[in-house]
Amino acid sequence: MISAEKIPNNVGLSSNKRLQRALEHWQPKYIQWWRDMGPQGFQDYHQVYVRTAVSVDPSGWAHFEYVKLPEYRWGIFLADPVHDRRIGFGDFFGQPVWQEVPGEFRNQLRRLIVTQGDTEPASVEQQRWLGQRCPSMYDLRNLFQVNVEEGRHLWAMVYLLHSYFGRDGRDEAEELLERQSGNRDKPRILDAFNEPIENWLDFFMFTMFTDRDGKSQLLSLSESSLDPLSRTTRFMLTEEAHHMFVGETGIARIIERTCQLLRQTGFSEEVRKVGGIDIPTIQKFINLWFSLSLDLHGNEISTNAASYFANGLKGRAQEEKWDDHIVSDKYYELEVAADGRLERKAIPMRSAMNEVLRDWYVGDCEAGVARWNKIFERHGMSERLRLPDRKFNRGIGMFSSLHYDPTGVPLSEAEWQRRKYEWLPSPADREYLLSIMARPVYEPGKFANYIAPPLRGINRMPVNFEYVRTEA
Ligand code: BYC
Repeated sequence: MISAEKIPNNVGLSSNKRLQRALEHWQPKYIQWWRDMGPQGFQDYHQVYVRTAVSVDPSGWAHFEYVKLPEYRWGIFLADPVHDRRIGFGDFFGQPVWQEVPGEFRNQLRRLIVTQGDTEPASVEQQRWLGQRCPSMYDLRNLFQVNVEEGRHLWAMVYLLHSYFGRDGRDEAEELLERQSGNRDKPRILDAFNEPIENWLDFFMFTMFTDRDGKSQLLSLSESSLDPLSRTTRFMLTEEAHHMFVGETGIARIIERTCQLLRQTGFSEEVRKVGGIDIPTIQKFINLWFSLSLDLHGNEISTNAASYFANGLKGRAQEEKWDDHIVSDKYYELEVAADGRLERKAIPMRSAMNEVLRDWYVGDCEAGVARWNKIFERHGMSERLRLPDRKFNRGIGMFSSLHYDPTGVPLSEAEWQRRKYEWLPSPADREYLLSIMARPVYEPGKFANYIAPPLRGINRMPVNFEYVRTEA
């Protein structure tokens, strides 16, 4: 029997028989999926010091406890309602928001929710072996915190499917547990979520760049006229912030350690010889995960995006910061490839909404990279990391059939094939990373040689706290 006690929530679960029945059917399948596809080797005998959301107010956030991962209390939360909330953009601007799904937008909304929902379990699947290669117990705990919260984000989308989409919503909820990251026959929907995340550089770049796409997509969905979707995604955003913290500080700690090792080796650039991660390798992983995450924003010109905007289903990030919320007669200047040349073309702004969101995303990433570069500055070093050009290594959109180097210079197919591992992780780079991560570090307070300790622990606990313990 599903109980409101086991599933912390603010959606009135105990008095909602229909939702209870749907969840009773789905939840055992979820737990089975979590055991099969969640963190491998940490399901039965380990207890993890994790934060569980038990309510949406700030005190509900401070709830830390040791739990066995399969016993985590995945909850269902909506951010507090906004009194008299009105539709903030598109053709229905100014009308009251919807508490139910309008029939004419049912398919589009379901598609958006399913696409968002699909990414959440995908990321848990991608990361399931990382516990076996962790650089410290502190990082192991952060990995599991991210994993359980992605699980909760899946619950959030399943709540919407169960509550607002009837039979087909229940079917979609089941399929979210059936597709599998990287599976040839039943892959996850979006490409970046089928890429392997086999080492911790991948993981930190993923949480920095791909979770940041999560942030931009969730910001745009939180503008939605469908109020339950808006409130769900608004609450998810608070959790997403921690995931980006894990990524940004993880890379910052690697950079810090690399600078220390460079100093120790007299700047001979032989960082690998002393077990560190060299700057060119860090740059290659930025190039990879930034370009994959740009793809997650969809095609530059998209009739889907235009219609999501017109119908008020998906807005822009921080819609209130724009002056014009109707955008019926505005144009967006897009760089397009035509006959082997680039030219600027004016595109109706509504069709360019994916690109508008990508602009916001690139700005947010640039700020993060600037913070990393401060570490080199502090060490008095002239090295700098940078984002590659937007056209580099694209798999979606009009540049996907063309090749460019990270500065945006066009390349022939042959040159790209010959030189791509100058800019992207090569099999040898991956092999090297696996070699320095082969022995996990599980001793409290100890850190792998390639990463500096964090400045402080979690929830004011010391850095050497036992964040993951085995049962007595
Ligand atoms: N890979 O008209 P277009 C997160 C397909 S991450 C493969 O541009 P649209 C998280 C597309 O499906 C945030 N296929 O599409 C982070 C369509 O195919 P069909 C996830 C792709 O709909 C870390 C066709 O191309 N949020 O939360 O405008 C950890 C036409 O494209 C891709 C959302 O997804 C791709 N990358 O744009 C955990 C938000 N891109 O159906 C979680 C909801 C496009 O014609 N989703 N295609 O065969 C959306 O807003 C939109 O679906 C997208 C795509 C922006 C993703």
